[in-house]
Amino acid sequence: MKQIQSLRTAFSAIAVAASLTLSGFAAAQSMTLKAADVHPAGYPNVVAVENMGKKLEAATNGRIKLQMFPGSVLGGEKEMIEQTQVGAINILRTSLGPIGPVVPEVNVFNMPFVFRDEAHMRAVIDGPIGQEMLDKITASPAKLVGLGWMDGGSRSLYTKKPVRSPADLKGMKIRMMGNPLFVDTMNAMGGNGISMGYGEVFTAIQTGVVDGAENNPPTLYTAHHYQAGAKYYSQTNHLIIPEIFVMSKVTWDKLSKDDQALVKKFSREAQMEQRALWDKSVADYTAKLKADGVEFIKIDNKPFYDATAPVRAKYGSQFADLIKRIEATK
Ligand code: BDP
Repeated sequence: MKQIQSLRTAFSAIAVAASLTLSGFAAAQSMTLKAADVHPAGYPNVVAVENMGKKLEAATNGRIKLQMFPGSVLGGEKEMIEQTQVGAINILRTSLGPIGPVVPEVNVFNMPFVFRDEAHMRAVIDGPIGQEMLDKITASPAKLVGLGWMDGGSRSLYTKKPVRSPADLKGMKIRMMGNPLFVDTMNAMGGNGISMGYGEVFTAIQTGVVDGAENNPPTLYTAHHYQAGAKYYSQTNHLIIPEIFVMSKVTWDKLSKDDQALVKKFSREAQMEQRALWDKSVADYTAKLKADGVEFIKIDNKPFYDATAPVRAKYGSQFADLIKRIEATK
């Protein structure tokens, strides 16, 4: 009897030791993080995430690596969000637009003219509200961990015919990102909002399925949409949507606390690094677009601001306190 007991004790000691070793091993496990983006190699957002991967690799002596899949090779943004939720993609850089249907709280940043200008947007994402919003994503049932923000500049309209006022948009079909808020925004601005994946926009413009779309200059240039015929770029600046990079919760839970801390630290650095790259790319791509014959049209965007008041009322009522804090951010 005594012998059996001591055997049992010995076995359980071995089992404990084995599980300790296993968990110790798991905590320090090697992994290659699969990162994805719709934008091509060299785009500021892609470069900032790649550099974050290099820092992770150096800090863990090669235990954690990152492999970037740029240029939509893993699918459109909606599909990539789904893949990130299940852990097939580990890190995704995406517009906040299509995150809205998954985490409705983020829609406050997706509203037209919610930020005064880009500097205001940056002050908000860098400060406590930005952190709270990342935490809301992490705490939501979406299985995503909010890592950091990126600058997506201002989105303006590009169309086949010049647009200077809401009346000019009448009867025009304009592609918007997949989120009902954006379709409402375009309808309020005077056009017909059509929700469509980014990868379909070029052909849709070319074949007349839509009359135009809206985006920032780096995207307009790298996606070549102006070459499909939409070469009038009207400075409506109606959406200043921050971009985000998230980690799959499935992946996050596999990281040790130390590795999680490293990811957080390098995420904040990526947020700041992207910004410098972004400013340069907006200047470069604006010059290239002009050289390629895109006409930048300066307009008074107050009529568009006024026209979208019902959209802010509809989507913003549930965020009234937060909107006051955003407005109060200097
Ligand atoms: C770009 C964003 C990208 C979106 C794209 C779009 O960087 O994440 O997928 O707009 O319009 O500005 O879908």
